[in-house]
Amino acid sequence: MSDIKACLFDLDGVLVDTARYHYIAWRELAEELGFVFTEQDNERLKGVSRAASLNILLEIGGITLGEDEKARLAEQKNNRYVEYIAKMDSSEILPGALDFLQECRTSGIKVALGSASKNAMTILNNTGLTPYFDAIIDGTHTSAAKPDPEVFLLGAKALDTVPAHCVVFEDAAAGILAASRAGMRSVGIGSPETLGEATLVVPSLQQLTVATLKESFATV
Ligand code: B16
Ligand code: MG
Repeated sequence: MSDIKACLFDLDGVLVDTARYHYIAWRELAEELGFVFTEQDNERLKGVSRAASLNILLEIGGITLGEDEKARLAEQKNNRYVEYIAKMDSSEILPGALDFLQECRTSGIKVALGSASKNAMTILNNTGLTPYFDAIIDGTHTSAAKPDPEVFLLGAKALDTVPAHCVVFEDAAAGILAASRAGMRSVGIGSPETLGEATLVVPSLQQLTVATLKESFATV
């Protein structure tokens, strides 16, 4: 049992629902390439980096392309995605997220972002979430994608905290694995079917307070 001194939050799927904007932008690209990309297919892209997402999309469409063409398509998708997130505001913060972040601050728990997205700053600024963070680690700071633990280890370091005192909040299985490889406990946001490896799974942050988190983790 270790004290909780820091909480590290994934962004997409934990604090905001940007997955639908990623989906629309990837679906438009698939349409242009001549195949259908379903919402079920999109589940495979959650928490996955932009380049790896494009590889999965092309595999679904049965398309092989060179690196230059892939870079062009990834940029095209990102330009569309950026148009959508430019219009985001605080109404798109997921239920319970703001209360939980506020509670962390009042409880003296440090807060970091640990996201794969290179667009995290735009999203945090547009939704007004930036002031809640003591450290922000996103896709512009990392060289290895989740399930590599790099993003969370950098977060712990930026907060001057050791992994045993950190808790990661994640909606993707790759993120839960990254947390355990970093030596951190984790809260899966979503369903136990996909996030069963997490220390605790809740449907959303609405079901959690700092007190119940500490209680659940008292023996782990
Ligand atoms: P970008 P997270 C991830 O964010 C998304 O879940 C994933 O779908 C996306 O491909 C990835 O960021 C990269 O995003 O294209 O904006 O750099 O869940 O790690 O906060
Ligand atoms: Mg996520």
